[in-house]
Amino acid sequence: MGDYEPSLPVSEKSNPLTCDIDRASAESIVKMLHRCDVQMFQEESEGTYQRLLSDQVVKTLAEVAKRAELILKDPQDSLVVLSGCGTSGRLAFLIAARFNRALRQLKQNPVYSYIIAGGDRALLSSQEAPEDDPKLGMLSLKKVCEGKKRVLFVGISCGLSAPFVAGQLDFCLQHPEVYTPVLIGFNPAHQARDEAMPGCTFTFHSVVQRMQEHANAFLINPAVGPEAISGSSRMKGGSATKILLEVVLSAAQAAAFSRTPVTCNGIVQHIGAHKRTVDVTYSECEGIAALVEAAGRSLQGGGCVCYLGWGSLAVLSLMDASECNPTFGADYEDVRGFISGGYAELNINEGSLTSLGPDFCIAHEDFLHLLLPRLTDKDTVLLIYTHCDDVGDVLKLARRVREKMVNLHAFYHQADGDTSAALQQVSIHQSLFLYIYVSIYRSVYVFFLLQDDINKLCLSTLNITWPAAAMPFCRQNRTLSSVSVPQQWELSTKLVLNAVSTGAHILKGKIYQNHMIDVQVTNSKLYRRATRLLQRLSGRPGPQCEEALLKAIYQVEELTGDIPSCDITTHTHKARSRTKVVPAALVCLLTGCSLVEAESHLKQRPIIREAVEELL
Ligand code: S6P
Repeated sequence: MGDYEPSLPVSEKSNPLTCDIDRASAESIVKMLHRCDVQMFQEESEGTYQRLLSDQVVKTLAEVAKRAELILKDPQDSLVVLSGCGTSGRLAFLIAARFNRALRQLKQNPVYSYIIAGGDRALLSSQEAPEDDPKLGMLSLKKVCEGKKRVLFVGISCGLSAPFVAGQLDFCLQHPEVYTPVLIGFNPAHQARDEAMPGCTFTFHSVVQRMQEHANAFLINPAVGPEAISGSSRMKGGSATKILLEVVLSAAQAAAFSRTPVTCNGIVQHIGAHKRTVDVTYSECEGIAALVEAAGRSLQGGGCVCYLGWGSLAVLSLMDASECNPTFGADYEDVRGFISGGYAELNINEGSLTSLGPDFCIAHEDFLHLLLPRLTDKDTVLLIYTHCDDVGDVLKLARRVREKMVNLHAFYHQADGDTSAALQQVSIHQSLFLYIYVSIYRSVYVFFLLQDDINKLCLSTLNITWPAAAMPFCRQNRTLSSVSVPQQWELSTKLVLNAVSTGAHILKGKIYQNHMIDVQVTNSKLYRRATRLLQRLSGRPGPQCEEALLKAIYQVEELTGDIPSCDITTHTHKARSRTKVVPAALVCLLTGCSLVEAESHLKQRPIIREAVEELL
């Protein structure tokens, strides 16, 4: 892979495993995604980049876990801050929330904070522009850490590229008496972005170099292979981020509160458990493919896909839905997520965001009032839950949906039913044992009855069954275990939802080979990616492609005086209000037609793959 597309960093390369994904059936799409995800756990071979399980990566993870352990043991005036842009920031939120919850259960004060570029609205919608602002990153870090004497800062940028995170890391390096910086990303250090940033003397690359020279800074940057859809770091990049953060923070918590010292072996085992989660999930290939097909049919027919989730799985569904706009140029109504309990359950820094408009109405009640009355059989609704959630509530909602439309599906996680195996693992007083046994038996029985009713209401049901050992105690396992059940459910849910939304957009014709052509050009990373894509597909030189892109952004046939001299920030700002700029630029480059003609061609052929193929 090192020599493949050598000018590109791993996170931007196209994956040879998926070069025909745009022509694949739903089932083949899921199989390709499986093969791509398995690449996350590939071992390092000679001459290649370090991987998740490479000695150096594991050693660094252990060292960072020990730093976190110190803070957990003595949290006074200390903080662990997780920060990133887009998906990376959303995962920072998810993990900080979960580990704070675990601390509260142990009667400890929370020590985790999250920062996402663009603030909390970016958790639920596409806010790509703040990613380009290093000063904003630095200021938001300063604000969160006011008055703190010791901060473990974890900046996440899958592509080692986000200026927002670079600004924060630079600030940490300037204040080593307070900050210990950690960087998580998935490119080798030399591939970090080396492009000037507004108002800065440093680049991401130079910050990485300074970190490498610093004894008190940590770089965790295994390669996980190119994304299935080129550059879509929400997929493997997001999954690997989740795995790494969980591995480090679980090890730190176990060391601080369960007298289980951090070891490299423990870390390797925990990563291995995540690999098994990936395998168990994709063993349900057929069930996942059925969901991809249903969602694909809905999008193709102009319908929408709604995720109705419970607990942290609902948070993953909100994330997946929010990513469809920047990734596929989708409308916010195309794929939407809703969470039981709404903002009270989400518990974000800024509280309820419903005042921002209907796209920020995320409770199941909002779904019932705002969306359900408009839904028809061409839309898809997916229920997402586990047997630990209120399954009675799931059934109630399923019935309400079925009164309106038939295209209802369920995706749930459960134990394999062997409750006695689980109980044998617990050594407690016999009467208590019996009491627990009876309650578990009863709740499992009730679950099966309700589940059966839900299944009857659904067109398809994807049920992922996990080893029973820990399952009936899932509430307790929400605290800390090196490989906790919620971690497995969450990763598994992320993979399935990524497959559903990606697969559905592929079936809709949004992808060409394994590239997203209709990419929103809303920040500098996406601007560069768009220009590269035009070069690749048109075979024209870079400057000509950039010119075509600018004409499409500004909707002009000729670039007048000041446009070419404006900076990228101005271009990406302008592009925010425009759609289909890259397809239009491509049509112009391929045919030599005017922009007006290109736009009318695209109107007649809304499936971008077909429009492009016709011209190629
Ligand atoms: C990618 C997603 C983006 C990225 C964001 C941060 O699929 O749509 O929002 O998460 O651009 O990228 P990075 O490389 O800094 O983590």
